[in-house]
Amino acid sequence: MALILHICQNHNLLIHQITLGSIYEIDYTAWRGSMMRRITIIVLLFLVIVFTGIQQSYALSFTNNVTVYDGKYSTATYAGQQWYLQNEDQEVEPGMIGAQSWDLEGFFLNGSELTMVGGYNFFQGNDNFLSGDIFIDVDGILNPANNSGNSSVNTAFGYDYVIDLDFTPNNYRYRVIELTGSVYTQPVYYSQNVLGNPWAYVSGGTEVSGWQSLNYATGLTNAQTEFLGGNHYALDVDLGFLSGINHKIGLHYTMQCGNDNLMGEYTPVPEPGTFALLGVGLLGLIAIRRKK
Ligand SMILES: [Ca+2]
Ligand SMILES: [Ca+2]
Ligand SMILES: [Ca+2]
Ligand SMILES: [Ca+2]
Repeated sequence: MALILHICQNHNLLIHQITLGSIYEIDYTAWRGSMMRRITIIVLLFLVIVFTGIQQSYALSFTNNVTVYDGKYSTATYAGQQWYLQNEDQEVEPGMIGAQSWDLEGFFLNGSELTMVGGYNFFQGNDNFLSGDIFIDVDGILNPANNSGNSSVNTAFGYDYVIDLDFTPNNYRYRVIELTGSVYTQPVYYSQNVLGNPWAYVSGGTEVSGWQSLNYATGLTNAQTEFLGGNHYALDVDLGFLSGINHKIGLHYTMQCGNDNLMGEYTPVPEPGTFALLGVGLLGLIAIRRKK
C-alpha cells in the first residue's frame, strides 16, 4: 500500500523506476530465499505427482504370476474331468466343491500392482458366500488356528497388513490397514477349510491409506488371463506401500466359506525408473543450491 501511494504521489516515470529498483535491491536476498523455497516445493510436488502417476498407470496385468501352490487340492473329478493337482487354477481345496465359479486362480504382480484372478465372482460372491479380503505377511510369521464359523475372533492369524476390499453396492474400492494392536478378523465358515483363515478383516489396526477405487473386470477369456475354465474375473490393488521391504512377502485370499484358498509370494524390487526420477529430482535441487 505504501508503494502504491508513493507511485501515485510521484508524477515522474523515471523516479518510479528508480524507486521500484531500489525496493527490489533492498529485498533481493529475502526474495531469493523465498524463491529457493518455492522452487524446492515445486520440485517435490512434481516428484509426488510423477510417482503417483506411475503407481496408477499399471492395471490388470496378467504377466508375472506370483501364485504359490499350497500343496492341498481336492481329489474329486468335476464335470467328468480330473482337475490339475499341482496347480491353483482348475483346483479347489480338499473335499470342496469344484467348479469354475468356485475357482481362485492366481495372483499377478506388475511393478507394485497386484492383480487377482478367479472364476469366482469377487463382486457378487457365490451361493451367498461373499468375497474376502487380501491378507499380507511381511515377517514370515503366521499363527494358524483352527477357528471356524464366521464369528469374529481377536487375532489376525499372524498377517501384518490387509487390503480391505469393499464390494457393497455401487462400491469398487479398497483401503490398506496395518494389523497392529488388537485386531478382529473372521475365520472361514467350514471347519475343514481352516487352512484358509482368515477370510475377512473386521476391525482394529491402523489405516495405512484411505479408500481408493478398484479396477474390476468381468467376462475375461482364457487367452486374456492364461487360466482355464473360461469367464474369469479380476481386480487390482497397489502394493506400493510395501516397496521398502527387501525380503519375501506372502499374500493370501479366500472367500467366506473357504472353498478355495489362494496364496502368493514375492520380493519387492525397486524400479529402475524410480531411481532415475529420484536422481533427476536430486540433481535439480543441487543445481538450485549451487546457483544460490
Ligand atoms: Ca490349494
Ligand atoms: Ca480355472
Ligand atoms: Ca483354485
Ligand atoms: Ca506375520
